[in-house]
Amino acid sequence: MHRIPRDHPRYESLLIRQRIVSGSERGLAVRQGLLAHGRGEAFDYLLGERTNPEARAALRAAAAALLLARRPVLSVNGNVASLAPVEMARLASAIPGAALEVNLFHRTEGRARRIGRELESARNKLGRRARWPRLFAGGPDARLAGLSSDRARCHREGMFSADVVLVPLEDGDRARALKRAKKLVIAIDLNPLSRTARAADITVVDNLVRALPGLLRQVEGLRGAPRSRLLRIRDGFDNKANLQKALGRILRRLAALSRTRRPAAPGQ
Ligand code: PTJ
Repeated sequence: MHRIPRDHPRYESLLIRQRIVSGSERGLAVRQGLLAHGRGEAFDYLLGERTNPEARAALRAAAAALLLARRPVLSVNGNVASLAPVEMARLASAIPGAALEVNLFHRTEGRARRIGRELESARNKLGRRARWPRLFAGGPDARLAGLSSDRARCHREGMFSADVVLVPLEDGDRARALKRAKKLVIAIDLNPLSRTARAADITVVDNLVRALPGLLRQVEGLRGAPRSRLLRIRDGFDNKANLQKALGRILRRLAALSRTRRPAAPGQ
């Protein structure tokens, strides 16, 4: 792997880029995933590469929804498996009753099973006392209605019967299909304009690599809170209004930047 000098001004961003490239070389992410990552990077740049207050509000609502769920499922695709397998496993292990499910747009059984193995080896990094969540990878046995892509293929005991589904880095159509199936959908997507961001009940406009540890902190902070409090947090969240605020933030930031010579992102 190419060595990135620690003093490079874009060290963090290049490191994350390296992870997705390595994931693609190991057959976890598809090449299209590299393009998706580039689009994400562009939005991250516009957002200032930090977790903004809108993302924090969404993370709190997402944590409450996941803790209230009867059957929460966290969906994993090639990009997620490349960027944050351990963080994803750690989050699933912190949410009572949560399962992980590999769900792919460009589905092959070989890749689904490889991603499953990546998540299994992530388990070994969690520590002995961690609860190991149920994992659904290869061999889907159900279909989500109204979706013609391979994303429809899922597990009856997993996503098919889930009541709350976390869909990081999604491609749009499935979020709608999940909604039609009466599931509460939580998206993590840097693009506040995407169809997924708009279709979800709770959209975290933040980079997956920051959002997952942030979500874990919220889950740990709210675990054991009274149900009434969790309901207030979840139901008091307005996704449309929050997305408008995220867009407003980008606009204000660009307006301010257009008046200065300051770099737009750290180490531009
Ligand atoms: O592994 P597969 O076959 O399931 O394919 C996965 C990809 C990502 C290729 C597939 O879902 C896809 O084509 O997605 P899209 O339509 O490109 O959408 C991905 C969304 O994620 C875009 O809105 C990006 O802005 C956003 N995104 C990219 N990287 C990140 C991100 N959001 C949060 N964090 C990121 N690191």
